[in-house]
Amino acid sequence: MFSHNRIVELLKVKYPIVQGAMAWVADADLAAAVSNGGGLGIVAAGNMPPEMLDRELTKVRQLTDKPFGLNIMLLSPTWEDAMELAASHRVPVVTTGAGMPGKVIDRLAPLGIIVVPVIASVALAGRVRKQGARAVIAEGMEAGGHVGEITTMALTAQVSAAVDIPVIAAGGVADGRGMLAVFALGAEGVQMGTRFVCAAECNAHERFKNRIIAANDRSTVITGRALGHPVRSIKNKFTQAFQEMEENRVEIAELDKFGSGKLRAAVVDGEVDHGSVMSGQIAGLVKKIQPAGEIIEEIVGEAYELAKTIGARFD
Ligand code: TUI
Repeated sequence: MFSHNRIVELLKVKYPIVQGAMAWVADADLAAAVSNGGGLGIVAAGNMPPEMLDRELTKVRQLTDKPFGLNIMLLSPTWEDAMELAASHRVPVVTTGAGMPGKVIDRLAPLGIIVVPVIASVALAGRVRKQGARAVIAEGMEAGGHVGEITTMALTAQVSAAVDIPVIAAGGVADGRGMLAVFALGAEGVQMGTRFVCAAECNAHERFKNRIIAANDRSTVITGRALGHPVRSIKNKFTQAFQEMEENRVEIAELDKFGSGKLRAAVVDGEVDHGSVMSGQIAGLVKKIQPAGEIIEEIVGEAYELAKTIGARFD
């Protein structure tokens, strides 16, 4: 299986399934469970203090002997600390999000670290390819958290046509059908966040997981456009208040202050009414808590069987 897949070859994984890097959610326990299940687990640096990230990176190596990744969120004031920790821990793979990864590639690629930026446009895919990215994660606006404006369907097809490095699609994928769909568009891997929030090994608060399990196709909303950082999350009292503030043209500094700490409150403290429950639009497909390894096997099995069924429909 996957013997002609460049993502499997590049990342040295069994399956081309990458776990999305979700701040406060994607810790060493989740990353190790995904890597042990044959995918690529990712620790999200987010806004984590460097000492804490240092401990998570030590821990993930204790929990798995398989490849794993670190995600550097470029909007974070501590992104350079995260980059230095990636270097000192010799993390096998680094993904970047929410910004331009040029400095990260320049610093880490010479050390043999594979840098895979998240991009939300064809132009950025071309630019990071020239800068030395080994693959790209094309993330559509169906994704949870900070999003661009192009859908996974349109972005994956156009990015795959535009660059010669392998493409991992993200946003709106939570099962084997989604995996097969993005492979049809030219992707050789998938990244999934929302489905892995509901992994048994994920330490997100039970109430956070339950909001995803209870969600349907229309449960999420984008807020933060006024801030220039649109974020998709599950509708609740927090998103309602935020939307009202945006409609009333409340000052950016005040909006920023209102949003600050709300993701941590939801994930860690279970503040699912007054916190930010970031989730993708595909939450409606996520119906239960399962071990990460089981999620991966299920998705690969579904995609493989479905590929054969669809092939037969063309006979
Ligand atoms: O980064 C993400 N998703 C995130 S980061 C995050 S933490 C956060 N909290 C509050 C406000 C903002 C962020 C939650 N979810 N996904 C990767 C991603 N990167 N999506 C889109 C992009 C992106 C967008 C523009 C990457 C590069 C880019 O470059 C253009 C530019 O103008 O910088």
